[in-house]
Amino acid sequence: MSVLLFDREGPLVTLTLNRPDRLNAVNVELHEALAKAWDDIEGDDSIRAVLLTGSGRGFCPGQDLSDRDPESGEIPDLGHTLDTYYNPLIRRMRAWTKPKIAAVNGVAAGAGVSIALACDIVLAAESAKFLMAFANIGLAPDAGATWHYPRLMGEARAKAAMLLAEKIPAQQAADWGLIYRAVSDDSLMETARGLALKLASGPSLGLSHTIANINASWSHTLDQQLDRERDSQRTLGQSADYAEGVSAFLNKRPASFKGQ
Ligand code: T3D
Repeated sequence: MSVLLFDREGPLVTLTLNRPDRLNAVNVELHEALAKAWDDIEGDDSIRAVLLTGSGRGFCPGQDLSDRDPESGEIPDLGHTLDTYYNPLIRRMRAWTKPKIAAVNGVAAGAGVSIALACDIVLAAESAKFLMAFANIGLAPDAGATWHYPRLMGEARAKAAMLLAEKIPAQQAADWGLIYRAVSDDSLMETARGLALKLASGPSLGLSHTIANINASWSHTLDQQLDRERDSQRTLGQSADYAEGVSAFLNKRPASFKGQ
């Protein structure tokens, strides 16, 4: 069985991290499978949304620590792992500006949290927990965690969550703004899939501009952002989906978007 399941349903791709015995911890094989999956996604314009989840009772506890051997006497270069695997993955996920939905089915820890947060909408099962585990093993948070956490939940909560390595329950993560919603365990996949299918058949160009503009806003002034929004509308106003959306509204019928 592959360590990463790639399922295609029309314009939607579902990626399932599939190392359930290790709660889907990321080893080199899974990193390489993720890189190949993103190659395929980036190369196929007909893919209009991605849903990411984990198999079994965990979502992802980050790096597979059984690949590390502190007793070997060798001094590891963990920066190399980040440069080779985690950072390119986070960068390309953020750069692919069509909707990415994470369905966090169980515990997410370490870089596993960062992989979820590289998605645009994060849903979690009520029983799931988010753990910045790095303080437990003498590391500092990586893979974008120190960028996402303070922006999403504020500096006070981010520092406490990271320094204390406390498990944050899904509902609290939603209350703090780390994720979009916590839903019952039983309804997680149905809710996430419904939302992903809706986005996959939505006006993909407009959705993509929305994601890209929000991402860009972190380093922009209001003036720069106003210009960027104007440029988006200029482009989108020429799209078939805009014509279809307005026509559907005026004719009181549902819109049928093609993503063009
Ligand atoms: O190294 C580099 O290249 C730098 C990059 C670092 C990025 C990182 O992500 S570092 C952070 C690594 N992650 C952690 O430190 C989290 C470690 N895991 C845990 O703290 C706990 O397992 C959890 C809180 C996530 C879940 O606890 P629990 O009690 O629900 O489950 P468990 O019994 O601990 O785990 C179940 C199995 O999964 C267990 O295996 P076993 O005993 O049944 O054979 C456990 O060893 C395995 N597992 C869980 N996390 C990892 C793992 N195996 C390898 N690596 C893991 N990260």
